[in-house]
Amino acid sequence: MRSPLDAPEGDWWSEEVNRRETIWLGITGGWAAVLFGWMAGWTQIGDQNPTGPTERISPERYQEKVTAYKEEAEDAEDGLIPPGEDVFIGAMRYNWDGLPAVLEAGKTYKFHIGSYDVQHGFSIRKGDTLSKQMSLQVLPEYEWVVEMEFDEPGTYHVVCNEFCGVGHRTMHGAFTVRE
Ligand SMILES: [Cu+2]
Repeated sequence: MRSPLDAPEGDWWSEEVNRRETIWLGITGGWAAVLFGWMAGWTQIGDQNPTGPTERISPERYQEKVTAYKEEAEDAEDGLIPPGEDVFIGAMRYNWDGLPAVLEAGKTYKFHIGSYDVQHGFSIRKGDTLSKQMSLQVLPEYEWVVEMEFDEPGTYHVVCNEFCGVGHRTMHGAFTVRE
């Protein structure tokens, strides 16, 4: 048997590319261009990407804002009731400052998210649902304002989805959505 390491016989390197191969190369090249354009277009068209303003802020200053919000919020039995449409959440090892909160179903809130220390993942899932969740990145030095509305009443869990240290798995918060 011939070894696959031996060169094939004849003048194989100057053979012309088969026409079918040329067609397939063209199709894959074209498709790659379509996917690339789609990727860029996806960020511009439609509502599938979380949007909202992001501002640079020092972790200390952001913590002050969260503290001021907590003082203004009404302290109910199962959490803080935001004074208006703004909800402030500060991520820290290994807790969510500002949670638990009590929100109204069907009302649009402006979630302010930021971190006091390292990068965290802000992941919301309702009750025991594991298949339906949203995840946002929380970065120190930034305050991100994302509009959110919850139509279904119930308990929503907030878990950190970005490894942030030894206590990462305990970084859990929740909010309640009421009718
Ligand atoms: Cu974490």
